Amino acid sequence: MAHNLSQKILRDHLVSGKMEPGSEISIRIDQTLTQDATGTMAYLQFEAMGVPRVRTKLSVSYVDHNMLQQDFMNADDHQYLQSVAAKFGIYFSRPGNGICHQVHRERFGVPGETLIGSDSHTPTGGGLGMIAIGAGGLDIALAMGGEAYVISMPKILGVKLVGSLQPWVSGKDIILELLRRLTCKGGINKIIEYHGQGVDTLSIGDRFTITNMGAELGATTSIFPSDKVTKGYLEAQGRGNAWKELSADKDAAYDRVDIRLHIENDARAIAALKEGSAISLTISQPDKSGFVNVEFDGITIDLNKLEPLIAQPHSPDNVIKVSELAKQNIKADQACIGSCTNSSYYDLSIAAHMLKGNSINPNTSFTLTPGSKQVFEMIARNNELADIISSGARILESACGPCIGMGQAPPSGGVTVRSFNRNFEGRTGTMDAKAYLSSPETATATALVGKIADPREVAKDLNIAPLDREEPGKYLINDSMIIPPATDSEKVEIVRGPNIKPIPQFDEMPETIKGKVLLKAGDNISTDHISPAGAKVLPLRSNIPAISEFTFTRIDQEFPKRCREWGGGFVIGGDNYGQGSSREHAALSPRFLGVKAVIVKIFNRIHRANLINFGILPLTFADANDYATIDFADELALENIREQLKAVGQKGQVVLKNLTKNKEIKLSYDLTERQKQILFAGGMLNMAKRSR
Ligand code: MIC
Ligand code: SF4
Repeated sequence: MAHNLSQKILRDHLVSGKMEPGSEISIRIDQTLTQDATGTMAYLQFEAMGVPRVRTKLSVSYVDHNMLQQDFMNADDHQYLQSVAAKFGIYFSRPGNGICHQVHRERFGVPGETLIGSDSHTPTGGGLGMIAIGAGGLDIALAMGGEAYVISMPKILGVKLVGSLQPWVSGKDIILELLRRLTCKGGINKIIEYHGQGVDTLSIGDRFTITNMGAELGATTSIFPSDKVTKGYLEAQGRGNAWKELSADKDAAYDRVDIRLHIENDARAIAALKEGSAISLTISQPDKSGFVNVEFDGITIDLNKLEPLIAQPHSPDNVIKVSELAKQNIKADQACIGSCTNSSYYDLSIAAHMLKGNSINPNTSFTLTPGSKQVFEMIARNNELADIISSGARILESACGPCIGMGQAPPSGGVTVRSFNRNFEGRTGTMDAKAYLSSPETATATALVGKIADPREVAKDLNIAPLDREEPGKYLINDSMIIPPATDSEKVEIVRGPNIKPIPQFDEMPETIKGKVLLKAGDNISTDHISPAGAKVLPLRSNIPAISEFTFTRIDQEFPKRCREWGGGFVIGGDNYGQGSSREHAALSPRFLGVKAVIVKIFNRIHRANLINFGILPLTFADANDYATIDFADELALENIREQLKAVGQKGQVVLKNLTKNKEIKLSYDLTERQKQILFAGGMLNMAKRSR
C-alpha cells in the first residue's frame, strides 16, 4: 500500500497501536530537546524516575529563554541544567549558543528520525523531514527514560504547493496564508504534510519557518520531504552523511479532514477555503450555535499568487495583505527580527541587505536577534553586521528575547511588527500593545519607513534589488558552546540552588469532584493567559508554589487568592482552550491551586495532555450551547466520577450537576484506559511511582 511520508516515519517507529486516525499509538523516540524554561521541571521529573543515563539516541538541553540573570535564580537554573546534562548523558547548549530550534536544525536534526521537545515549536525539525513534536516536560522525561511516546494518531492533511514565490514574498507568507485559511484550530489532531512541485523551489529556511509556525495552526506537527535542498543544507553544515532521501510514495493519499468553524466568526477562513484551494470541499448546515463542519481532502497554494501577508493583533490567524494595511498609515513604534521562526542566516542577511546604506526611521526602534551563534558569527565575519549597526538597528544576543517578553516591551498602546510566531495579548510585556506578525522583509521595510509597509513598495522607492534566496554553500562550524556529556558521570555533582524546589505531591482523584466555578473564560485562551511568561515570572519555573501565584492573573488578578479561599474548583473555557506554549506550568499551577476539572468546548492537544499528566480532568461540553448555562461561582458536582468514567470505553459522557441552577448537563470525555489510570492516580508521577 502506498504511504505518505508521515505514515512512513510513524510506521518505522511504531511500538504499539494501529495507525488509524484517532486511535492511540506509541512511537519510539530517537531524539529529545528541552529548553531552560521547561527543562528544569523536565529534568527534576527525570531525576525522580531514577534512570542512570538517557536511553535515546540523542538528547540536548538548551538554554535560550531566560538569560537576563537579574538575580541568582536564573543563573542557578543554568548551573542545575548543565550539571544534570553532564551526569545523565545529555548534550548541553550553553547560553549564547542560540535558540533551541535554530541550533537543533543546524547541528543535530536527522531526516526520518523522531524528535520530541518540551517546547511547542519543536515541529521546526519537520523542515528536515523529521517527525518532530512538542510535548510537556514529563513526556520528554519519560522518552529520555526510554519509554515510547503516546499520541492519538493524527489525520494527515496534504498541502500541495505549486509555482514559485515572487520577489519579496517568503516562507512566512506561506504559513500566514495557511493560518488565514485554516485558523488557529485548523491543524488540531493533524500532521500537515507539504508536497508538490512548489516544494522544490523553497529554500530550507522557508521550510523551517513553515514547519515552525505550524504550531500556531494547532497541528501535531508539519513535515517536508527530504530532498536535494535538504542534502545541500546538511552538507553545508558538514553533516552530509545524516541525509537520506525521503518522500511520500508516488500514489500516496492524504486524509479527508474536517474543521469546525463558526459561520460568522470564521467567515474569512470559510471564504478562503471556498476560493477553490480546498479539494472536494463540503460544508454542513450550521448548528444551533452557528458552527459548521467543513470537510476537504487537501489544500493547494499557488505560490505565484502569494503576496506579503501580516497577522494583526491579537491572534496569528488574523491575517490580511500587507498592501491593505500599508494604505492605513499605521505608525510603528517598533519592529523586530528574531525568534525561532525567522532568525536564520538568510533572515538576518535580507535585513542587512535592505538596511545597507539606509537609516531606520527615527520613531521606530528596530531590534535584530541572530538565531544562533553560527548566524551571529557569519554576519559578523561577512560585514553584514556592520550594515545593520550602521543603520541604527539594535542587535540582541542569540536567544528568545522579546518573543517571550524578555525585554524590548513596546510603549503603551504601541505598535510592533515582528518576524515572530505569536501575538497573544500581553505577550510582548505591554498589555495594551498591538503586535503584528510578518516576514523579516516586511518588518525591515516597516523599520525603514516608520509605518507598516509593503516590502515591494519600499524596495522600489529605495532602489533595493531582491536577494537570491539560496542558502550558503558552507556554514561556519564551531561547536565550542555545545558541551558533550561527561564520560565519568558518577563524579558529576548536581548543582541545586535555593530556587530549585521539589515537585509538589498530589492526591488521587476523589470519588466525587465538587466545587465552584473559579473562572469562566472565553475562546482561544492561551497558555500565556494561564501561566504567563516574561522577565518577572520565568525565573520561577522551577518553583511551583511561587509561580502559581501568577496563574490566570492576566485575566483575573484574584484567581490564586480565590482558589485558596474556595478550596479549588472548576475552570470553564470555550474553543481552542490552552493554545500556544507547551509549558506544563499551565497545568501544574492550577493543580497546585486546587483546580480539579477543566470544562471547555475544544482543547489544544499539548495542553490537554499536560492536564492529564498532572491529574486535572479535561471534559468538553456534549452540546456547546450548554457553555451558556454555567456562570462564575456556580456550585458544580461530578458525582461518582470514577464510576462514571469506568462505566464506558474511550469515548463517553458523564453527568455534571449544577447545584446552583438545579440543572444537569452532559459532558463528553475522550480518555484511553491508560489516561483514566493516570487521572485516577492523581497524575503521571504518582502512577510511575506505583509501577516501579
Ligand atoms: C513560547 O513560545 O511560548 C515558549 C516560551 O517557547 C513555550 C515554552 C515555555 O513556555 O517555556 C512553548 O512554545 O512551548
Ligand atoms: Fe523561544 Fe519564541 Fe521560539 Fe518560544 S516561540 S521557542 S519563546 S523564540
